[in-house]
This record gives sequence, C-alpha cells and structure tokens, in this order.
Amino acid sequence: MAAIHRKPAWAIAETLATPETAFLNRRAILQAWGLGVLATAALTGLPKVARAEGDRKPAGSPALYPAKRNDAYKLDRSLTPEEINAKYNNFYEFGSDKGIYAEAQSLITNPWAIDVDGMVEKPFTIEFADLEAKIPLEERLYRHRCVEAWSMTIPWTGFSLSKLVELAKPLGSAKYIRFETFNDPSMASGQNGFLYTWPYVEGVTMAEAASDLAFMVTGAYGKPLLNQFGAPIRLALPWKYGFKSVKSIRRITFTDKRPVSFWEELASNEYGFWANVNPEVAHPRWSQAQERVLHTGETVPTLLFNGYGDQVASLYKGLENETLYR
Ligand SMILES: Nc1nc2c(c(=O)[nH]1)N[C@H]1C(S)=C(S)[C@@H](COP(=O)(O)O)O[C@H]1N2
Ligand SMILES: [Mo]
Repeated sequence: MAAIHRKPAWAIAETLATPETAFLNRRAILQAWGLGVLATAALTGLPKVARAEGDRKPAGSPALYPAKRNDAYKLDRSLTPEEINAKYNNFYEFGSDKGIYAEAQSLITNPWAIDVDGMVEKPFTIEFADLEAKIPLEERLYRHRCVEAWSMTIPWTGFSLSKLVELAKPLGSAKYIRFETFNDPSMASGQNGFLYTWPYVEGVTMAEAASDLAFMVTGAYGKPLLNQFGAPIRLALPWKYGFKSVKSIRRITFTDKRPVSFWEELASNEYGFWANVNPEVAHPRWSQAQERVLHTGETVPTLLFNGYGDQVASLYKGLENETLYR
C-alpha cells in the first residue's frame, strides 16, 4: 500500500486467458477434494515449502459449503468473478503486489488453533474446525472497498462476529477486540521483511462488533476460503476500508486499550483506527470520491459507509471529534 501499483483493467483481462482460468478451476476442485497444493504443484509447477501431505488439507470442512444464502444482504451490482478475485489480493505476508496467490499457497491452515484471551471470563483456545462446526454458516453478498480506490463484490460465507463474542464471554470492562494474524516467516516470506511490524493487527470497538454486518468469514464462492483470501478465517467489515478486514486470524483479544493496527503503526497520518469509507474525505495522497470496479474497470462514485450507512451510521453518534474516515 505504501507504493501503489494499480493494474489497468486491460491488464487484468489479459491474465484471464483460458489456460489461467482452467488452472484456477482445477486447483479449486483439487482443494475441494482435499488434495491440496501438493497435487496442484505436480500439475502446475507451483513448488513451495515441502511439508507432509496431511498438512495441506484445508482446516475447514468442505461438507459445510455452500451454506444457505441470507437474502437480507443484497447487492446493487454484479459479483466479481472468482477467477478475478482470486488473483488480485492484498496479503502482505506473501508480498506487496496483487499477484501473490501462488506465494499464498505456502500457508498451512491445518491444524489452526485460535486463541481467545484478554478480558474474558476464561481464556480458551479453539480449533478452527470446531469453531466452524459450532456456529451455523450463512452466505452473504458483500461489497469491499479498498483504501486504494478499487472495489469488488463477493459471496462470503461465515457467521456474525457477535456470535463469536457470545462464545468468548467478554467482561463488561472490555472496550475493543484486537485481531492478530499468524506470525511465521518460514511460511510467509513477506514476514521476513523489516519494513513492517508483524503480525498484522486490526481492531474494532465492542459496539462495532455487535453490528450484524461485522462478519467472520470462513468461505467464499460456496467453498472454504482459498489461502489468498485469508484462510481459514478472516473478518469482513464492509463499511470500512478493506485493510480493516484482517485475514488468517490466529488470536482474538478483548481489551480496554485501543489496538494500534498494522497500517496505523506504519503511517498513522494515512491509515487510522476507524477507517470508515467516506467519499468526501480524501486520503492524503489521493481522492476517495470514486472507485474502480475490479471486474468491469468502470469508475463509479464511492458511497458514505460504502453504502451501509443505514446499518452503521448510528455507531458513530457522539464520536464526531474522532478521525472517523481514515
Ligand atoms: N493479514 C492480512 N490481512 C489483510 C491484508 C494483509 O495484507 N494481511 N490486506 C488487507 C487489505 S488492504 C485488503 S483490501 C483486503 C484484501 O482482501 P482480498 O485479497 O480477499 O481481496 O485484505 C485485508 N486484510
Ligand atoms: Mo486494501
């Protein structure tokens, strides 16, 4: 994000030539069958860290997908095709360009334990597979607006963050939730870099976490999350800039201290805690008035709270003195 390389629409279209699309579909099928990346590597020459084949099974259960769609969450625009979405990602643990989907295949998500700690009745660790089986999954169509002024639309599968809060039993003194991504440079080459402070951290207030819109994502496009989307579990906060939607969550901490997030730590004048989408508040280096729709190349106006104001504007009453839109 420090240096922005935006691909023009024609460049994306070019990479979607038939062989590439076929490759993606084939890998999706292999993953759905639990064969994972080793099998894919044999077909495509995508070698990464050599590990036991068992490690490559996804953490989640393909049998839980596709989940029933919740029709309360509709879109006013077409879905971004999976082939485009799965090859245009921000996941700095694997590099700083958009084409890190191949590098992200070295992420090992099985086993995957999540620590829940801090201001809770009793801290605990839960296996991702147990968590996924405990809370009923649903599908929702969400918008996603990156701070870099591009946007997409995705069918996410998961459950409301509020369900997880219920499970965690936070104390009344907790004011924020802090989310932490894995930290393992042997698995994620980007974490060897010294420019960034790993692991990736993000946070929300308890009030934001109680909004039904705040979604814990375990799948996309009707199947368990692909690694590049932040497997096995990530957040989706569609009224905020995309960097708030932290991927591959390993630790969830309830706290009374406002978390300092990954991007805030790096450049607090550009990326803040609240980061609510607002077309009228420019980023210090570019306008936020419009966005480029990833799969059409169209430029469209950006909406306040990314179009979700009805559901979230009330969360910010009385906070007008805060830097809410960056
Ligand atoms: N751990 C982690 N989470 C992350 C990021 C990241 O680099 N690392 N990038 C963020 C940004 S800037 C965006 S726009 C979205 C991108 O999600 P996508 O690749 O699924 O589109 O993930 C967010 N979550
Ligand atoms: Mo982003």
